[in-house]
Amino acid sequence: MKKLKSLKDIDAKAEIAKLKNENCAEDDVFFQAMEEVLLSILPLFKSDEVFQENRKNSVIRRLITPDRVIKFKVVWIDDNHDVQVNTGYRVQFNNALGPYKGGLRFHPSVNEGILKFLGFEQILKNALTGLPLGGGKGGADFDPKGKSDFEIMKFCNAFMKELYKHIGPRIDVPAGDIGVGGREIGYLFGEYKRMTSAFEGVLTGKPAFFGGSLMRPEATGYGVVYFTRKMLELEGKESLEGKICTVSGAGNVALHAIEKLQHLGAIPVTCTDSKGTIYDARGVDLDLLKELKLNQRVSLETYIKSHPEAQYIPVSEYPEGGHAVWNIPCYAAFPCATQNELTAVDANNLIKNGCESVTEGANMPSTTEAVHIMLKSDMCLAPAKAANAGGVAVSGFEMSQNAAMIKWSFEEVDARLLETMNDICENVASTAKEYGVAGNYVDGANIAGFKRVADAMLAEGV
Ligand code: NDP
Ligand code: 2IT
Repeated sequence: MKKLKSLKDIDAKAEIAKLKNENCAEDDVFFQAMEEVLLSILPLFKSDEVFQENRKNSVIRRLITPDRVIKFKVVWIDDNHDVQVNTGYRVQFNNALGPYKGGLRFHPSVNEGILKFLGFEQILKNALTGLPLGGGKGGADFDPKGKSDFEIMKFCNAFMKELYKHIGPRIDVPAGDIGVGGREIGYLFGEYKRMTSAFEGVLTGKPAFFGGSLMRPEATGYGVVYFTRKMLELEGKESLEGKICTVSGAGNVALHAIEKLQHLGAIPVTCTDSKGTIYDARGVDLDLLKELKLNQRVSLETYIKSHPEAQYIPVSEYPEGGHAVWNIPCYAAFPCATQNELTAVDANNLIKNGCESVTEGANMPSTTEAVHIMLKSDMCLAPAKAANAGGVAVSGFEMSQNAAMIKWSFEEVDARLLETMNDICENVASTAKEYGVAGNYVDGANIAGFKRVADAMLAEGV
């Protein structure tokens, strides 16, 4: 029996080291995501047989290398008739389980490294849903902030003029992510249709009146809360009812996590955007938030005009190395904005203030150090690839509805989402137990997701 003690026992370690030297800082987040997974899956290789089979088939090396990275120029004309140039990407990472599937991110920080990290996480997340979905991610370094509707449409049209060559309902099905919601998906879908004449389920997150699934906008945030409720139950902790919760972000995921927390009788008291944090001790005013963020698209600072008793903390006043939102006492915390937004300082503050549970709504919101600190504590930690899988699960349901030319009711989608999140949570918890790391949902999710993809890769040959 061969016992593996560290990453160096896996052949891919050398490959990762080589990649690390050859690449630039852009890839840091990709390596962060990859190393966490490779360390987590060590217990899987406890038997020589499994280890040898994986090594012979280079499963890990094949898994960490995207099938292809498509990079393209996006040229469009702004409202001043000036020509603008951006870079677009689609990382088609792995299609062992189904068509490449994953969102598009429009944000000035987007680069190949960020999309490889997101695409890699997406492979395992999609595997956890139990649906036939592969993993991919895409986007552009385009900044939607301050752009007119017309400019957003021009950009989406130009982006799709290249992307349409690479996608299809059985090939690759993009959706939304940061900076891409129903409006953008609508414009992208329209352009795809004009280029191909095909009205088909090539994108998910479409508005519900032309092919979108009911509940797709709510799915990620609701799923995050369903997962947390199940995890707290399995771990014998108190329910969310009546509990103070902190949430970061003020976009699609955060707003719907806040909404579902309120449905369950919890009291979410915070939200954040890239400029600052709102702390409203009586509970955040969700209708106002939706108006400010979904309709007016303005900064959170505006919130205190209607609620002067709430507190606005600008980024310049955040604690050193940390974020104001994670220094507010809570029972459960929900990072729902972006990657690495919860640091070691934040993790220590949460623990010090008695936080019992952290659920990652955003993709990889916790730094590696923060994850280690939280795993060593008594709190529950729900990793993104399990906890935020509700979004892509309902995207999978949208693909099914499109393929069958049918439409499910809100209640039907919600019931399926709830069942999916409960199943993922139970699978992750039981996998962790089976591999000797009971209560460690990070390892449980990585092992369960990896196993499903690796089995498919082995069965499909080379
Ligand atoms: P949105 O664009 O709707 O909202 C993003 C929110 O996060 C905004 O409040 C934004 O503030 C804030 N934010 C973005 N970047 C930063 C940053 N660098 N620093 C501080 N705040 C930032 O995106 P989503 O809600 O869709 O996505 C949020 C997270 O959830 C991402 O990690 C995404 O990958 C993940 N996710 C999304 C899913 C979905 O279905 N949409 C599914 C699963 C995961 P501002 O407006 O000021 O930029
Ligand atoms: O990170 C994610 O899971 C998403 N942005 C949603 C992906 C999808 O295809 O619905």
